[in-house]
Amino acid sequence: MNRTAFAIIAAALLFGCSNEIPMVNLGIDDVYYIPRMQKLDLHPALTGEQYEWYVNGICVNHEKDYIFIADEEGDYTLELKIIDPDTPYHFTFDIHVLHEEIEYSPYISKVYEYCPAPGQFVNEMPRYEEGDTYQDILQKCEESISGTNDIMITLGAYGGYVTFGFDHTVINRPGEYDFRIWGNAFYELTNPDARGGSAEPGIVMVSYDRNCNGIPDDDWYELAGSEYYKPETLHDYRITYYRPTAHVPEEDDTGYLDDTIYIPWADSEGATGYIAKNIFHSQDYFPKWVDGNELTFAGSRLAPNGIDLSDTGRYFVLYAYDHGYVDNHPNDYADLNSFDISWAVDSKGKPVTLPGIDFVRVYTGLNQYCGWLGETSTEIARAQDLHIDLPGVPLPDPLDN
Ligand SMILES: [Ca+2]
Ligand SMILES: [Ca+2]
Ligand SMILES: [Ca+2]
Repeated sequence: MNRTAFAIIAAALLFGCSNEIPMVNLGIDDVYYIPRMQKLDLHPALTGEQYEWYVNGICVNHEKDYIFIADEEGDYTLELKIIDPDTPYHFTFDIHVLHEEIEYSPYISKVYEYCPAPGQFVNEMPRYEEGDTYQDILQKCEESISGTNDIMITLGAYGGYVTFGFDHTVINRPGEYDFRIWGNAFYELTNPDARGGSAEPGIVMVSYDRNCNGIPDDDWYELAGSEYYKPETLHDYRITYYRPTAHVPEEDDTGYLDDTIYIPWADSEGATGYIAKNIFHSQDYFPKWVDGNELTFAGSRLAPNGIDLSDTGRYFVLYAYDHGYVDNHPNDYADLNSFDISWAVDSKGKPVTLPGIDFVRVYTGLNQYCGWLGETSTEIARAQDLHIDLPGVPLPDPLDN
């Protein structure tokens, strides 16, 4: 980061005038140079009753501390007014926002967490190899979904999640989608207009690195998709899966399931059930790098979307929800796989305003089992910040529309 800083000791100039005025150091420089889409964490050392921060004359913040971030390169004039009857203060400084020295990638650059729930693709996508630690699995996830590697990873049954980020902050542009995520959803060919087939909606959460430590330890906000406020969507749902113990497997009538009592679960609704083992996937379904005997996940839970058109458990169609979920519509539908940070809501469902986000978490949003299709599990292969130009592919100018 090319940040040239000139320390200012504003009141030092006054020091010669009066012994009554102490030397003051605001702790803010008078000029900064930062790249676009990177945060500048400003902590004034002085306190007062109230604070006002202005960017180019517009008041943007009333807190003591302020994180400046800019989507656009250019010169910004900032003012901090500390309102206080005894020690008022007014300071003006400049921030020059430059193009980054190394071009940003629009794609995932970092995977922070990978915690799948049990599932038929777990230990395969990505593949667990004997002796792999959690760090090894995390590395494999990063290699799978970063850049345009486009190697699918599974999140397993309800609640399983992945947390990833980019090499910059994804800016929340007002009225625009901000990022897009690729899964492996498809519509069945016989009746594509019904938008049913394999839709395994994953719920998206976002987080802004407010403490600027580069770690996803800040508040999380769910992006309210089309189902968020519907009565059939549960919030504060919780489920625990139990490591399978020695037992006699029970097959089902269809011949597709080897063991219908394979991995038990119990949820906060008082329901219990099993992740079954099917004949197509014979590996362990419980993540092999996990030491504990239980895995607990929590979040919102969408209503089941699968319908058994055969009535005999042999032909399930999973219908897509309208919008706002991962692995819900085929990847060709850009808008239906794109997300607006302005959809963010807090744990009470109240919209929150975020300037951008540094971390994205996707978790499987349904607790559903569909015969030989198995448990519904979100998969993801790629994500993209929609505000970074691709080489040779300029983004359309929104004013042209
Ligand atoms: Ca937006
Ligand atoms: Ca943080
Ligand atoms: Ca899928």
